[in-house]
Amino acid sequence: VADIIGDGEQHTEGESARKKLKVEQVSREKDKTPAGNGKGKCSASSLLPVEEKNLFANFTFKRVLRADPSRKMAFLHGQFEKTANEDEEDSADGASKDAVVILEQSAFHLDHVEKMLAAGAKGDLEFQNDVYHNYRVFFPAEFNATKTTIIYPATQSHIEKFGQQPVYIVDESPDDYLNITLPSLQKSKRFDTKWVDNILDHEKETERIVFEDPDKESGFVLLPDLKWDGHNVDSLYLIALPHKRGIHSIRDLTSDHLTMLNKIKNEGTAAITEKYGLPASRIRAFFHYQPTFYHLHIHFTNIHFDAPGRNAEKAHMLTTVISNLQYDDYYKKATIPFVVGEKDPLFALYDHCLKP
Ligand code: M7G
Repeated sequence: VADIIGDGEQHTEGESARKKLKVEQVSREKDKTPAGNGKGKCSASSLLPVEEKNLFANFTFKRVLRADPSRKMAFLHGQFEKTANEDEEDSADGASKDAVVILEQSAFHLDHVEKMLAAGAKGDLEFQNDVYHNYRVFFPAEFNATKTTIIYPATQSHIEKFGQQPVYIVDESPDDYLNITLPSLQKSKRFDTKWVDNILDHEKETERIVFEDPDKESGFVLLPDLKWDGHNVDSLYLIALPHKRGIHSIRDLTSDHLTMLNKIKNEGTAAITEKYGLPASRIRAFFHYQPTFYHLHIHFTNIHFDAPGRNAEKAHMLTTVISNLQYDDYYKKATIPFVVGEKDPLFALYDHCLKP
């Protein structure tokens, strides 16, 4: 199941060569499938190819974690039956069979609407009043893909992240970070970001890379975010991952990182403009604080896309961060607000300053 999220392909050693590269949509062109849907390419024999098997045949639905009607999304908790292999592996560490399934109705791809109408549609007239006609219409299946992300095996913190919970704002001083936040993050293993290492080491998502600067100190990889279908520029969403390990979040940034950040801003934006035709003035580039994953990364989204986590209490614009870092070690001295959910381990640690 995990392969549905990754690219599911074997990569040759040649692909791992560190060189400056711009990778066009090579393999996507080959199989004509949208980026990241893994269709027909996954190795998990129990689930794929998608066309022939019910992806959820061995899935037991548990509950809806959250629904987001405005984004037409549903976040579900369920369990996949373990395969024989998984059972063997799991008996050692007791890993869970839990899964989080994220369903998202795709936005219309405006280049395809003409084809969609021409392909034929069946519909029931729901009502008509004067010149106004309301139908429930069924277009051919190929136009109705539901973007589906499966996190498997899912940990308790995955399940909690996507569930509903009251949230609070913490004003985190530098001392709070060092004495409360940092030890808790270290203990909860939130600095383990295997999926990031897989990308930086060219082991996963290699053919999705849009731009790479291979410099170990100031270079980065730019690729479509897990949240994006990789096609619809209206909801464009890419992330930049610096090659340098050990920078967990904006808290760790100093003026030493300015070369890297300026490259990410200039080269990253230029690569997006070249590939997707979106000018720099319509790209929102920002960090999250706190992030979910503690390998520094920068979000690039279409300014018109209401990206989750773009709100004032979470987003820090890349340009502002670069500007603040001119005043050396700004983020080591700043009080930075962040949002914490009641189920986050940090909530209990900051309880004293959240109670009225
Ligand atoms: P964040 O601020 O740490 O978390 O951003 P959040 O925005 O999810 O709260 C991490 C970003 O990395 C998010 O936008 C994720 O959608 C994206 N992301 C996470 N994973 C596990 C992957 C992945 O495996 N591949 C890619 N391409 N993006 C990912």
